[in-house]
Amino acid sequence: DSERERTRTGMSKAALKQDFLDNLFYIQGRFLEVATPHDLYMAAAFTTRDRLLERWVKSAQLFKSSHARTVCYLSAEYLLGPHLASNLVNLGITENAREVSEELKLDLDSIIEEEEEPGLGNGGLGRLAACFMESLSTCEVPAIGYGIRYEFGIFDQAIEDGWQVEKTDNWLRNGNPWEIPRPKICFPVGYGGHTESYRDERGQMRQRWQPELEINGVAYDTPILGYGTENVNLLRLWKAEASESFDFQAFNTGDYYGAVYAKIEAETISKVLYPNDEPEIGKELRLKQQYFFVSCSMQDMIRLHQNTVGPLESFADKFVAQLNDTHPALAVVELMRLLLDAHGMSWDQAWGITHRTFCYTNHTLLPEALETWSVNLFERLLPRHLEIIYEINRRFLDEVRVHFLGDEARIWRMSLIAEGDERRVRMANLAVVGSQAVNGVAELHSKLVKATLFKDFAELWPGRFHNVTNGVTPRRFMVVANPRLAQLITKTCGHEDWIRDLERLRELEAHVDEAGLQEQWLTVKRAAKQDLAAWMKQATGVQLDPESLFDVQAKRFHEYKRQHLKVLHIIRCYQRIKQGLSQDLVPRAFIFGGKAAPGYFMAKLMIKLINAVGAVINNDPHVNGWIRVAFMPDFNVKNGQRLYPAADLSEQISLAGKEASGTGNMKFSMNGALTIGTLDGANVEIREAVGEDNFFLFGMTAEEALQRQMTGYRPWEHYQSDAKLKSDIDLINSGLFSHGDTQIFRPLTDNLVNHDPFMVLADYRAYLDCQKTVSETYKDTQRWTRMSILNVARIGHFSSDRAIRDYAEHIWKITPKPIEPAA
Ligand code: 26Q
Repeated sequence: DSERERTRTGMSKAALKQDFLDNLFYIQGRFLEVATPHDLYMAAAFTTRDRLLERWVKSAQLFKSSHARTVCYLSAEYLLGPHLASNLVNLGITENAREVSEELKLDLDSIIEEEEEPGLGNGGLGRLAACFMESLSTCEVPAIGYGIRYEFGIFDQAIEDGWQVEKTDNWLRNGNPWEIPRPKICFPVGYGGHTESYRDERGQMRQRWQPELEINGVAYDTPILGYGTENVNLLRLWKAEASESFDFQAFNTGDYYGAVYAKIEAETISKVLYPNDEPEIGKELRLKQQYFFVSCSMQDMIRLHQNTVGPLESFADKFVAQLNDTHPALAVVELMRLLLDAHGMSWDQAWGITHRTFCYTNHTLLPEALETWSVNLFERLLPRHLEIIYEINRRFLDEVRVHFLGDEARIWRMSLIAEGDERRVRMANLAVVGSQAVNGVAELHSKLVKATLFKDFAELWPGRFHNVTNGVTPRRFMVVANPRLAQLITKTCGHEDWIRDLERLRELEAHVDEAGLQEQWLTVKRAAKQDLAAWMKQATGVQLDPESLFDVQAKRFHEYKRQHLKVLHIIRCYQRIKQGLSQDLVPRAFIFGGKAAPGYFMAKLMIKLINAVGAVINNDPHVNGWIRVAFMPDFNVKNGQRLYPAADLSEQISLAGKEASGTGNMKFSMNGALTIGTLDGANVEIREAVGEDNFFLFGMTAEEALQRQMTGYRPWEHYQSDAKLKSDIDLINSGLFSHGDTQIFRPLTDNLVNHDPFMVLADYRAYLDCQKTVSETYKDTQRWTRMSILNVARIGHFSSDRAIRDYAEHIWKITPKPIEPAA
């Protein structure tokens, strides 16, 4: 039996091989000879999982017995990416797994390729949650991630005739070996109904909620490994199910159809991720989702506390709950409700605990992206919560009144309820009032949060506002995505410690002028570009030249991110080559990736425009030796991992003041791409870190942009006065890129010329000039390579480990809890 155990937990090649073959046989029911690629993947996944379960149990035991303070990360999204490769790295068994595969005549990379990623997020915010979970484990901070187990994650993007087409993401189709269902960890969640007053046993008047409908949330657990540590944290995602009592009720009344229908209704709640990264008004199901997962999570935390520490008075000492944007802000109200109504606390006691428990991260300043919910909808769906919100608001506004002595305008602005034709609950205000700490995600963003969005609140509670600059995990975005670069760094520095102490990349600086390193650096980059070119060829038919400059913009499609500015640059290059003015250009491959929200017309039109321009350029022999345009379909974590290592130039060109942080900017830079960017989000800090000589800066500052907006911005003046700009826009409308259709791109060009809310035309000239500098620099290979090495050497600050340590120290007040490795 101990033999058996070692097979399931041992890291030796022999143990791995035996367990792999066992899992292939006992779980997949296959011999090696007849196994499909999916069978092989499942066997590899279970072999890996066997090894992490032991660690997980140990962590859970220690955290439980020691009453360890725990971070609960509340996020509606987790964009995890494939598990297998990352877990192999974090277990330290990639090499052994590779050798075992070879002995079995299997290819580890194609086994890894088989995995369908859990795309339970839209973009930056969801991926940040995933990086944070990995870094929480790596930094040995006890943590639980709470979220929703969407049956359908972010849609798969196909490109048909140049347009984005959405395909459903049925990621659970072939089973998910990384999750463990916990059918007994199950909580009721109510909706609708009414509230009533009653007298409790002490004669006190209290409120209670009689929901009209109750469904269940069932826990599905995924262990999250850290790197170089035995600590394993838990990602607990909730699936919605019909409650049995509801079923029985329907059966008893003979309503079989009704019972089945109720089941479907209930399961709808966790069925699908909303594919927008902005709220839409009136989406009732979205509010149901948010309440669903925070209710389950708060009930779970209370249960955990009562099972370990005991009395709820100390709840806020045991737990700190981080709100990933306002999507889980209802947790504040739900915890109040549970403490008041289910646990009989007084308001002051409940509020003291609640307010100490929560912290809130803001991810946007864009007014259209701030969540509000109609009071009417609230009243219908969550009547008790609305009462509690009113009471929080009443007490809060009294505090405001005293502090600002009846400044009525301020009270209107700060109220949790926006008054108007339709009264609405302001989730951001609720999150600020309900939290002990509020943070932005980059220095500039946090400053703007205090100076604009939450100015009134910062004046009332100056100590509540913080900055924690985002970070990304170097395990996934360097070691997994770019093993050649990781090896070169390890060889150059003489150790692997940089992987968990990313500041140590600085040791590369001592070698930056060594011809040997520069040459190998180039070789690594070229190999990655060849890999990407091969992938692109088979995925899209577009041939890219690995010798050309790979100029990449990969991120969600949004007007504020200004993919259309990039398109104007491409058209300018095209026209220059056509005019025989190619001498100051370098051959470039323009590569895009990103999804548009299905209902965001303008963003989808930008995708079509890119593909239309690409089709003409790629087929024009006069120019296609100089420039190519490629659109990577279905940009997700897996495809991102192909893109970052191959990029020479990273496009971070949002209008200053609009991108809260950006995290793609960090991933590119870690892989040796140079950035062309505005002073927006974390670009500002990246530029400071890598040095201004190693960063291509252009465009207005946030302040200048604001100034120009206020003094009246007239984009058509740019259009009229800049002949090149005019000819680029006119070329789009000429029908050249649209088989003679002169109207199709009008919504885009008209908007640019007449409104241009993100000031594309104002930054056009500066952008083109800056791209000229990029081309000149690229021609000097040695100089470029030096800059690339320096970017990597100085990017250590942007590890999500650093971000987590910042949160731990300044926001959460929590210290690491290492698990002792077995002797
Ligand atoms: C809200 C209500 C209803 C439906 C959808 C939503 C919703 C969903 C997703 C709103 C926003 C999002 C995602 C936002 C997001 O990804 N923001 C990005 O967060 C990153 C991590 O902090 C930053 O780096 C980016 O700058 C920011 O845009």
